[in-house]
Amino acid sequence: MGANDLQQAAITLHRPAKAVATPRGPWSVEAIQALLDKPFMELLFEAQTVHRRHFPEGDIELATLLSVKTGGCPENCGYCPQSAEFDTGVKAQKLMEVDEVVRAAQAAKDAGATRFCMGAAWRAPKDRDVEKVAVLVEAVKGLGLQTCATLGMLEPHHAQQLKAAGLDYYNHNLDTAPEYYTDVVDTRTYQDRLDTLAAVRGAGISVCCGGIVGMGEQPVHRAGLIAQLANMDPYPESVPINSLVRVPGTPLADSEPVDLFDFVRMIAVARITMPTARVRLSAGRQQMGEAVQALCFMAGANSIFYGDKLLVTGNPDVDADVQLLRKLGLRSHRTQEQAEEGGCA
Ligand code: SAM
Ligand code: DTB
Ligand code: SF4
Repeated sequence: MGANDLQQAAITLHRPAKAVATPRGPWSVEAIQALLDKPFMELLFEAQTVHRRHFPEGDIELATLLSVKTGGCPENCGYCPQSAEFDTGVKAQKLMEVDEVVRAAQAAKDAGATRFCMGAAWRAPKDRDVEKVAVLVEAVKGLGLQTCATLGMLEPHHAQQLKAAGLDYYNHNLDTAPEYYTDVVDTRTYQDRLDTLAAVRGAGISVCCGGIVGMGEQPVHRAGLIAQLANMDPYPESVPINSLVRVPGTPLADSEPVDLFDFVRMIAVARITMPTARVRLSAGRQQMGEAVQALCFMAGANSIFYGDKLLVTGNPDVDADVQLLRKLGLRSHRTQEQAEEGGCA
């Protein structure tokens, strides 16, 4: 770097920050790529500005996960410890009983969670599975928690049944860009995923849809994932951004770990392109440390999975999360209904 370059750098450093307008879609992959490539601090500033425009300062959603039906899944998603095709040591278990689920949900609520998400390792639930999950949804809803489920592919009539039982959100991730999807799973198609999302929307259930970073994808695939999400009309209400949990025995176990700044960039770009969505800093927090998580919140993440376990892998323990939130001055978001009820912290 010569003297002129240094001078130029100094001039750049002293340039006052420009006002940030909330950008709008539709989004091309190139436009998203350009956001991802911005200087890190500029990107964070832009994301935080958009964030503050749409959410109260310090508000964070705490969502607790429970695997209500574990393992033995016939799909071959390369990241997933629950596929029957991979030897990961996960023991298959049948659907949990209602009282067991209610106990877990009550404990989550007592610990300060506002949303409870039930996950099942199914390719697609059968009629009798949906009937049983509808009972779980009704019971959890009865505790005053927001309900979410992730059960695999859903037919429109199943989505309607779950809506009638009180399901608020359905989680179904696109995981990556369409061009990279076949490298990750070949027992279903990207279009299958989109069809389920349409069934969920059609039933009036809010959509929770995001993806995973760190599966060996190229930067263009990350941009492609965000483009898919942000161009949905409307875009998802919740957007989980997962960092791959590399589980031994899965085909993706040896993937190169994602650069942590690149992960923060994904959060920031999700925030900018989907300004009113709950952007969830999801799987992978155990490997991040407090400072990187703080950067994610700065970049506009305003939701986490809260509880000692994700589905079958670990998550930071509740005490550590409570401390982190306290240090950062973040408070559990409560819905209007929950605030009126005067329930959880
Ligand atoms: N079987 C259902 C399905 O595939 O939609 C629901 C459960 S599935 C485990 C939910 C999501 O968790 C996946 O779509 C994926 O995005 C995420 N996930 C699974 N394994 C993961 C891992 N090892 N690391 C990060 N995210 C993961
Ligand atoms: C989502 O996007 N991430 C969660 C939830 N939706 C269901 C699942 C993460 C799973 C991490 C690996 C495991 O514990 O199975
Ligand atoms: Fe099955 Fe879902 Fe895991 Fe894929 S991600 S193997 S569908 S549980």
